[in-house]
Parts: sequence; C-alpha cells; structure tokens
Amino acid sequence: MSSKRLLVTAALPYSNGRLHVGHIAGCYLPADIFVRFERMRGKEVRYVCGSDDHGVAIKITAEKEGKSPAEVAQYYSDHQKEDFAGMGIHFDVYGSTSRTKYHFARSQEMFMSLFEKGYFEKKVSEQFYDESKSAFLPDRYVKGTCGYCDTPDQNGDQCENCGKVLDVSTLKDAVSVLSGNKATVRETTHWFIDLSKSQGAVEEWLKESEVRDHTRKYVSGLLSSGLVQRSMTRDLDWGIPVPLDDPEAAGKVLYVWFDAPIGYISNTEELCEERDGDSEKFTEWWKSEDCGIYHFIGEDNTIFHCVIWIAMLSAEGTYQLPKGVFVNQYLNIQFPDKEAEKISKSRGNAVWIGDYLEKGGSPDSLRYYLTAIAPERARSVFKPDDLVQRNNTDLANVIGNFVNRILSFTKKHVGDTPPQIEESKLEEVDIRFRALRTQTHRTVTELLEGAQTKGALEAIMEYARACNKYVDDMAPWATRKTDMARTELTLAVAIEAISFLGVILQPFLPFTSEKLLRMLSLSADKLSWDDALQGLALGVTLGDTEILFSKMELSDWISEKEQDKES
Ligand code: B3M
Ligand code: ZN
Repeated sequence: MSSKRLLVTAALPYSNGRLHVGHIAGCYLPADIFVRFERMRGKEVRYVCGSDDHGVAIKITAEKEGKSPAEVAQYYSDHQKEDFAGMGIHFDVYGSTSRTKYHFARSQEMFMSLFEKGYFEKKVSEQFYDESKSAFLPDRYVKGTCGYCDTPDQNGDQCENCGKVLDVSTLKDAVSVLSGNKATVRETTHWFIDLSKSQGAVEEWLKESEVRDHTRKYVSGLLSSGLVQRSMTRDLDWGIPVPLDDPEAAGKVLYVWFDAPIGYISNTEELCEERDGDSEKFTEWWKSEDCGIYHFIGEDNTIFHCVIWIAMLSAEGTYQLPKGVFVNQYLNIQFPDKEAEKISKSRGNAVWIGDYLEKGGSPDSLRYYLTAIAPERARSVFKPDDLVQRNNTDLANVIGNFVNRILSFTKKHVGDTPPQIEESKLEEVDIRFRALRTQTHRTVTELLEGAQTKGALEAIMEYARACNKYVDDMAPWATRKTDMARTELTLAVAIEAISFLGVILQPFLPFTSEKLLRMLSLSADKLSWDDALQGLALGVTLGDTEILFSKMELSDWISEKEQDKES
C-alpha cells in the first residue's frame, strides 16, 4: 500500500441480530488483521465501521420483536459492539446510520448532487404489494424464487445463490413476508439512478483498483451486460426522507443501499470530530490523495460497492474512489454427521460469537481457524470439529509446545537471560533455519499487503513447523549432557524464533502475541513489524512461562441441543 494514510472500512452490519462466525470471517477479521499489520508498519490507519440501521431487514425484526426500529437498531448495535470487542476487533469509530449526526445530511446531499447532475429519472414502476396490509413490499418484504437460477426462498432484492438483482420482473411466485399472502403488483413512483451513465467510470475504476479475481469477473460480467437503471427510493416509513420538493416524494425514503455506504463517510466525520475536534477533517481521508481507501465486504455486497457506490462517488465528483475492495465469499457451516449448509438464523445452525465467548471459547483460536479457512478465493466451510482439531494441533501442539518447551528448558538450565548468538559458532543448519525467518517475513508482508490473510497465516504455520523440526533435530535436551555451548546456541536461536513468532502473529492472534511477548519481557504495543527480525537485540529476558493455548473439546462450547436453538 503506497499511500501514507489508510482508511479501512468493514461492511456496516444490519443491526437486527447478533453476530455469527460467518460475519466475522466475511470482512471484520480480515480487515482487522490488515489494519493491525499496516499500523505495525507505521501507517496512519483509521478503521471505520458502524451499524446499518435502515431498510426492511430492521423493520421486519422490529415487527417480530414488538419494538420500534430505532429500539431494535440500538439494541443490536450495542450487542454487536460487544461481540466485536470480545473477538479483539476494535474500530476507531462505530457509528450508526440512524444516529450518527452527520449521516442524514450527508446522504441527502449526495442524493441532491446526483439529482442536480441529472443522474436520476423519476418513473412510475411496478412494485410488489400486499393487498391485505395495504402496503408496498420493497426488498425483503417479499420472498420468492430467483428467476435467473431458480433458487427458491430468495429475498425480493437479491439472489443469494447467483448474486443477481431481483425485482417484479425477475422474482417468481412472490409472497408477502408481512402476511404470507401472494404478493400482487401495483404502480408507484420512484427515482431511478441511471447507472448506464456511469458505465465508463466503473470500467475505469475496475481496471485500476485492487480486487480479487472472482470480483473482477463478477463485475466485468455486470458491465458487459450493460449497467441499467435502479430505483434508489422506497415506499417505507423508516429511513432517510427523499429530500425533494415534490409531492410524489412524500412518505418515501432513500433505498438502504443508497445511504448505507455513505455511512462510511458520515462515521469518518464523527470520528474526526471526536479525535481531531473537527468533523471537516474527514476530507483528509476522503478527498486527499495521501489517503488510500479500502473496503472489506462479503460477496453479496459486491454489486453495491463495486458498481453502485463507485457510480455514486464518481458522479458526485469530489470524493476519491476506493483503491481496493476486498471481497470474501460465503462461509457455510457443517456440523458433524450433517451436510454443509448456508449459515442461517432461522435454520438455527449458526455458531454465535456471543455464545462461543461466554462459554470461554478463546477469541484467538477462533481468529486462527477463521483465517485458516478464510473464503478468500472460494466459499469455504466452518466445521466445529475442525476448529477444535486445528486448535489442538496447529496452535497447542505446534506453536504452544514449541514456545513452552524452549522457554521452560532455558529457564531451568540456563536462566532468565538467554545466551547471545555467536555468529562465528553457527553451523549450516542454524544458518538455514535463521534464513527462514527473513523469508517468512517477506512472504507474509507481501501477502498481507494484498489482504491475503489466509496465505500469510499458512506461511507462519509452516515456519512454526520448521521451528519444531529445528529443535527436534538439534535436541538441546540431549546435547546438554555433552556440549553446553552448543545447547546454549540452539536455545538462543530458538528464542530468537519465538520472538519472531510473537511479533508476526500480532495481527492474527493479538491476545496470544501479547502473552507470548510478555514471557520475553517485551511489550506488544511497542514493537513494529520489522522488529520481528530484531531477535534477541530486542532485549529479551524470560519472565514467567504461561500456557499459550488450552486444548479444546467440542462439548466445551457447543452442544447438539444449542445447534437447534432459535435465536
Ligand atoms: N448492511 C449488508 C450486510 O450486513 C449491509 C452492508 C452495508 S455496507 C455499506 O450484509
Ligand atoms: Zn439466482
């Protein structure tokens, strides 16, 4: 990342439920790793997120829970914040599209700017309608079968299977979510953004920006079939009023996907007010070449970020476009002896972050597993038994064991001050092993620059396996009886490797890294990314040895009964 400063965003979650493992793997964890990494490299980074409070999703939950949409949004926003914090995911600001004070004005301003530039067309169009409730049925208020790929039970806005946008002409057998009745069709007036006007701008952006192959392919596909008009207003009583002096705009609100991404901007304004005492400083992030903007999202958000948002920003003209949009695919779930399936609250098959943490599940073990299976290039599957297995082998056996046996052995036989490495005494085997550190550092750096957290973590694990092999081969417990000098050299090289792991694991496993570095009397927040290679020159002394990872058992944190519980 060549920019001096980075503004990193993760998709604003709808504030209508708790968070499950799919949310965390989708964008919050990879963005958190990326942010921690870039900060360690000395970049000035702001990590922006917040609740997406508008739209039908929140209305439906409010109706179900007998609360107002505002109450629902506040309640889940607070709980989502707890879930994030428990996972070690910390944003610089966590705003809300219904409460952040700059949000309404900023959204209406964007709408008016596009309106005045001629990007909107006012049109009478057909929308689904519920006769028994006398209400229009925008977006998730209708369900039906996708007219493109025939997947049943899809929301009225977008097919989860093929990603296509659905509307009156493409959603089949539509049923009202409000009453369960068959939806009818009625005419209503809306404002459509003419995306064909932005075809060139989106094409240009796609060429220049950092996106993964699947994203490029998907967006190119949308571009080659030609961008069309999409309604940016809704017949709904929850949202941001359409700011037009037109009787037909009365009672209508902006489409949630129009105002949601503007939340990235309004939350930055709030952050600048808090941090710098001046909300106008948001321009240093949104309108300055010194800053690179990166969005992290899940696959179903692609069209909104890589087409509509780009069209909005470039039409408005004063904001810079994101330098990259990192999209993860879906994370499915598979319980022992069951089929892999989509994570879904109504099917009761989700692993909830709150539950996991309450039962004492380690945030780092989950961070590790979700990164190891990160759906960066293709959809992947969360298997609770696999999490347990990977925790017990990769973390406890490979990393934990290596660290603990070396540190306790050194304390016992050498003392708290590790021996220095005498270069002249190094043998071929030590030299080769030490070179792996530099190589791993380079590989991990390159991969993390492109937000490839999975590959980066794999490279670290490979290194950790090499650490075990090194000490197994050098067998300090055996050489101690015959050659103490050789033993001390082995331990020094191994402790150097431990300090490397402590630093380089920080973005991935922040809790563990802190603990590990404390055992070396080092403090995680004072170390930079390149300090990973400093080794014993960091001034290592051995403190108390703690257990890094506990073994897990599936029954510790998940039971068959809870899998079926309705949340
Ligand atoms: N709230 C969708 C979601 O939570 C949506 C993201 C908005 S990002 C601007 O999946
Ligand atoms: Zn479909």
